[in-house]
Amino acid sequence: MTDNKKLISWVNEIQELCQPDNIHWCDGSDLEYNSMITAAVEKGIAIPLNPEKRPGCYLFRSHPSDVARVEKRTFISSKNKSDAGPTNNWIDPTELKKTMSTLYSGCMHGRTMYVIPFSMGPVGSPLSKIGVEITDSPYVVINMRIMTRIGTKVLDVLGSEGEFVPCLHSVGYPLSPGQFDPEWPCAPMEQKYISHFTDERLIWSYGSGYGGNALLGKKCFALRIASVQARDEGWMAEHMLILKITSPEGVSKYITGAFPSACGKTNLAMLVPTIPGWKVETVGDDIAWMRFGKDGRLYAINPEAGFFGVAPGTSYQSNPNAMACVEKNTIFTNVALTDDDDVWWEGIGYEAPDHLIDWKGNDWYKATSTEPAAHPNSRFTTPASQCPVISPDWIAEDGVPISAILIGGRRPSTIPLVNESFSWNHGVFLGSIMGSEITAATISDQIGKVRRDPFAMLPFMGYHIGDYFSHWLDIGKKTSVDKLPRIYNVNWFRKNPEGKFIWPGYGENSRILKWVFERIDGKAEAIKTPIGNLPTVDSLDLGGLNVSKSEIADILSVDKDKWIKEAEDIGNYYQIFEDKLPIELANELDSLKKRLVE
Ligand code: SAT
Ligand code: MN
Repeated sequence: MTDNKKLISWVNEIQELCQPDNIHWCDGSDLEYNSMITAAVEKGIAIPLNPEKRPGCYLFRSHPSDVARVEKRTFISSKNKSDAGPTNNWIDPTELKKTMSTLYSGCMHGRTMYVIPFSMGPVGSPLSKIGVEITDSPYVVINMRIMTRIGTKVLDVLGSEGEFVPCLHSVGYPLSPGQFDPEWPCAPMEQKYISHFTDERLIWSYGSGYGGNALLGKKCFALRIASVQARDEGWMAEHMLILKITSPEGVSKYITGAFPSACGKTNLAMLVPTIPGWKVETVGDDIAWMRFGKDGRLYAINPEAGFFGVAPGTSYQSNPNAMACVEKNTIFTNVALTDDDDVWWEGIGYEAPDHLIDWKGNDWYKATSTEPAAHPNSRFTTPASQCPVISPDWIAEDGVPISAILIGGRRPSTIPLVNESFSWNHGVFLGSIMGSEITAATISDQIGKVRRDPFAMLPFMGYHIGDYFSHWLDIGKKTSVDKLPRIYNVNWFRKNPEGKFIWPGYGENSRILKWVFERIDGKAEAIKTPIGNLPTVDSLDLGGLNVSKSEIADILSVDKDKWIKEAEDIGNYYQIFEDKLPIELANELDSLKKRLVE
């Protein structure tokens, strides 16, 4: 199996602590995957879907209390509280380990403990990193096999001395002999902990079996722990999609994009261009690890091997490529089940049948049911290799060279459709102020206020976000300006006074990608404004687009009054960083204010 002493002694230690009935070292084989699926079906925790319509697909249903990441139970447990910063929950590591050790003690009674060696990034690539997840959840094993590369081949690369990030997970539901095991065991909210011991690169997760709480390679390792590693080692771990765009002349460029959850990263990564001759291919849809190559440019890899996408809203209209991915070999969680054993969700692009089984396992009738049939955070877990537009470069060992970085949130007003930063530092400034406006759906006395989510990393930062800004600024000093990607602020979510989205989004976003592509080549026109370089209306390819020129002009203009207010709001927001706010960002804000009144 392995002669890695650190790994063997950690597994022994956890076995003693958690006291499972059995241990299973995952080899990552098809045989193993199939037998775990068979066992899950026999136990009644996985429902096989119609083999003619969805071959190799299964439906799982979580406990209704365990349906998403829980930010209030997520902790950055650095030695010093100040290292976690003002945006993270912090508990002293000694105290947290004590609390959690008590919970872990005997927590795997009646269960099998699985040891999953996994690689984030292609196995053996110099840009990849290894983790080992210990879990008592078969669901986690099944999903980790799709989302990462797992098994013996990873142990081979790890060797006897290799480094790995230990990731401990338990659903937190020990079984006494004869005790009934529910479909989706998990612990009550106050016992859930998603903890990151950042100084020692260690993850301890307890009590939840869902998504980012339990599939520890994803947000916990590839973003929170990796962001700390990246800071110390001079690279970047970012919440970004990676796409390849090719012009009609056959020239390709790679672009990353940071957008908060539920802003369409997966859709953008798999976009079908509406402008003739252009092609977009997918490299990744959620996470990018970027390092400098020998030529001084930033190269990105997608550390994941699958997509863990939100099902509702995904349709053959909004994202035909994602729909093609999920036709086979896909795990669905918390979607609705049709009478012929297919899946259905809100926004799938066709009417619900008269009868469904909803995500809670209850009958659902189109005529009378008022609740959604699929949970709003229901998911598909699907292999990236199944994506019809996956770029062959998605497994390139050295990554792909990045020409541009897009950043964007949901801003119904103020932020234009696309805005090119003046410089790297100005781009970092724009990233630091990213955010989404609070709408009527949330807290009513804050409507219109902006909730800032710098670089879409707020829930995924492993350290002080002020230090993270400094890290971005440092990256910009490591190479020459012409080699750095250019940074663009985009906003697909501008609304007209009637509250309707002005920009149609989806495939039409290819028009913005084209402008970015041509800017990099010095071919597209822009006007210098106080906030950045904006496209002239004529520099955008708008042929065949059903939006009036005046509306386009509107979302490409700078409303100085709104921006003066925005600058004030940024100033207030910056105060939370205290002495960790880099002087460069304070200067950028000052310059913006000056330009606005010039
Ligand atoms: O559940 S995950 O953290 O993996 C997905 C998300 O919230 O973006
Ligand atoms: Mn994400």
